[in-house]
Amino acid sequence: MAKVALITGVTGQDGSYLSEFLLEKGYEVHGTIRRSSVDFRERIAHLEGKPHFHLHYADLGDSMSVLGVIGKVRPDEIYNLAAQSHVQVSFDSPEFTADVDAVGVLRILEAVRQLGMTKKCRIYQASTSELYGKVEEVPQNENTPFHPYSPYAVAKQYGFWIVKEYREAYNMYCCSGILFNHESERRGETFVTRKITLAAARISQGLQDCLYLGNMDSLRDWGYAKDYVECMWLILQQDKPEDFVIATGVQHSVREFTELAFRHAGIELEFKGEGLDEIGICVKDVRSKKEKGRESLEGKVLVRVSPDFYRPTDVVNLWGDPTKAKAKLGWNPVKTTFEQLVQLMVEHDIAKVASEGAAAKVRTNLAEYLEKGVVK
Ligand code: NAP
Ligand code: F7E
Repeated sequence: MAKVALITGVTGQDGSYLSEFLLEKGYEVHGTIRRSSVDFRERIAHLEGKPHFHLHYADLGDSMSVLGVIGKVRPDEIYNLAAQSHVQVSFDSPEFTADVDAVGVLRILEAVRQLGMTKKCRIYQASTSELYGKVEEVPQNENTPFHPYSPYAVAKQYGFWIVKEYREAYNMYCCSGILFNHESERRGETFVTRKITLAAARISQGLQDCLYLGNMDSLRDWGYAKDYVECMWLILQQDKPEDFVIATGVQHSVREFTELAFRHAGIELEFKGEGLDEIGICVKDVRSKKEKGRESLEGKVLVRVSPDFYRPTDVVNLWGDPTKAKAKLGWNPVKTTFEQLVQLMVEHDIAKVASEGAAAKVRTNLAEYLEKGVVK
């Protein structure tokens, strides 16, 4: 009999990769989607219609729908990936974030318990390096104290502790993967990496003038999402439930990511100034020699800082220690290196922007709209 998995947040970056991974392993995969006025299922469009892939409506803010879908699917494994996942947005919508990212986790655990499925069903909770927040030690491992530093992180901290509580109180197989930032060509366009790779692609093709960023000194441990979903599965295959840090063990700044992304798009940047006055100037423009129809970018300011992207409290020093995951899960944290990750994202976005043709201009207008801080 094929194992049955239920993935909440199946339309997201991780949900789409995890679906592919589990289908490959022979699972029957069920995913939850939400009703919205604009259907955005681009990331899973290629899976819809496959015989072992099924979608159900459920919202983590709605207990009845959570109970209903778990009772109907009766999964062997639940991967709770659904969340309001944008840290900056959590400052604008803190109550919604708490309801979905904190109480939503409780709704899943309690549904499994009330349905009498505690022995049958294993639960993975998508926890986060944001729990370390205003970090108390560098690098961070499973024993590093938490200091959440945003409404998102505080909500996720509740999720982490309620999973631990149900594990100890009811002997349930439920655990958290404390995942550090993981990115891909499917990353949401308002997270910093994707915002940068799309801007590098558009600027190199003459479709955007300038990229506006917030805190460029911020440090992150960035991995490849496709590699990370394997860990979610591995965490649920262990003899006993345990929490794991999943990270590459390598750290870079937002500025370094930007420099490398633009280099892959044929643009060498030099940064000058500090804080709000910092600018990234083009010192070499490789593509303009090959491409007609756009003037050279050399000497132009292509990156600027905007206070719109500063956060009331920002997490600035995340660096994970994946020793436990390497030893116990046998996982390779640097299967895809930082350099490879940036390259694959930029190459994807250069092709995407080029193929969008006329639509690219519309996308650029949207990008400018986003950059003005109207939407984060
Ligand atoms: P994502 O692309 O933003 O996807 C989030 C998913 O959650 C989407 O499918 C979204 O559905 C769904 N969702 C949002 N609110 C919901 C609700 N009320 N009810 C049901 N579904 C809802 O996020 P991701 O990057 O794939 O991350 C997956 C999970 O890992 C999230 O929990 C995130 O907080 C956590 N995490 C991510 C990272 C990272 O670096 N990516 C690191 C650590 C932890 P719609 O399409 O309908 O909006
Ligand atoms: O910001 C800085 C920003 O929004 C990274 C989520 O998946 O990973 C993600 O959260 C850093 C921050 O991701 C801009 O201030 C500078 O310091 O890409 P981000 P995040 O906040 O780390 C964690 C692990 C999760 O769990 C979350 O779900 O980059 N930054 N300038 C900027 N950030 C954005 N978004 N936009 C900027 O213009």
